[in-house]
Amino acid sequence: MIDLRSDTVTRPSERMRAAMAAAEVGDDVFGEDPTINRLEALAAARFDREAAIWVPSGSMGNTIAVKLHTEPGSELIIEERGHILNFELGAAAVISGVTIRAVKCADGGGHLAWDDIAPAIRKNPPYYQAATKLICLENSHNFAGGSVISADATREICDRAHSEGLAVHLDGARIFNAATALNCDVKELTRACDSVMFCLSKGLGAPAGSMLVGSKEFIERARSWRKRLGGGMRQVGVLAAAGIIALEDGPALLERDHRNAKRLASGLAEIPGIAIDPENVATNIVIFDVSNARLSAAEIVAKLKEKGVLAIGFGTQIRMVTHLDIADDDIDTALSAIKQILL
Ligand code: TLP
Repeated sequence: MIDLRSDTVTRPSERMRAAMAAAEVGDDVFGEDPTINRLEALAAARFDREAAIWVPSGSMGNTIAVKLHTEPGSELIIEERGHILNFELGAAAVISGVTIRAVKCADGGGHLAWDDIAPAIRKNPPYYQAATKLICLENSHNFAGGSVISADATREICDRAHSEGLAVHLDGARIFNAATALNCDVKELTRACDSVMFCLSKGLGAPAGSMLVGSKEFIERARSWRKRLGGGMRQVGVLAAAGIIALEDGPALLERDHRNAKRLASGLAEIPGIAIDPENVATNIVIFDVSNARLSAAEIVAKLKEKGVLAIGFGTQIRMVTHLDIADDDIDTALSAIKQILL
């Protein structure tokens, strides 16, 4: 199977498996797992932050951040296709008691400018309205086709938010993809944000785990919330050992995924009935529209599966994601499968 459903599907490499088997471990709830402690120190240094904490999933990292930046009955603002709004089962409402205000971005590319955000802010609302506490950004933006927002644009939003007394959390599940596309360091890309979540388990290739980075005080409070949510995981150095390899070696490997995504998008653009602009594919996510194709997205996905290619269809769109386990040749195979289906 050529599995283009997500970059979450990668299997740990032989090197990761060996490191996992040999990992030195202890009870992380007592702070005694040397491997997780090393990973947390490495992540904090990589982002030039005081502290970092390993969490079992990106969703838990985002949930904890939302909890810490808000209070029950307040609001957060996010672009309308954001993961926190659409794919985290209302965790912001369930765990934090927060309303989510979805905002459209004027340029359509998935990234909010301050002018999109400002009208939605309720700074000192009347007593019967919820006050805005938090802005959530996403870089790269998954369901906006893996699009990226620059360090300058991020900083501008953060500076303006801070001057309004609002916090900014970055869902950086794929921040290393964004940094690769923008050719900049993750430190610069994320410096102005109050907290950052990034995933080890996506393009970087670890079998599980994400990191939340921020101030020492923020991460200490995050540790309590992680435990409260059931994320105190004992001898978790077994997973951290893979995470360290993902963090150290993974970023340099992303460029190939981006090249493959671009080539996939260019091939797709030539197939009648498929709408995609390869120019807009900046990272490893390829989302194309099939409204004008002779089959629906669901039918195309089903036929692709018969031919050994997995993708995800939603509405009139299909998403394909390149990753470590997708070889260059797999792109040609996937393109010829979709041509056979649609031509
Ligand atoms: N994304 C998954 C699905 O949930 C859609 C995927 O296949 O892309 N933030 C962003 C931007 C994400 O894309 C994801 C996962 C998460 C957070 C949540 O991470 P996990 O799956 O570790 O909870």
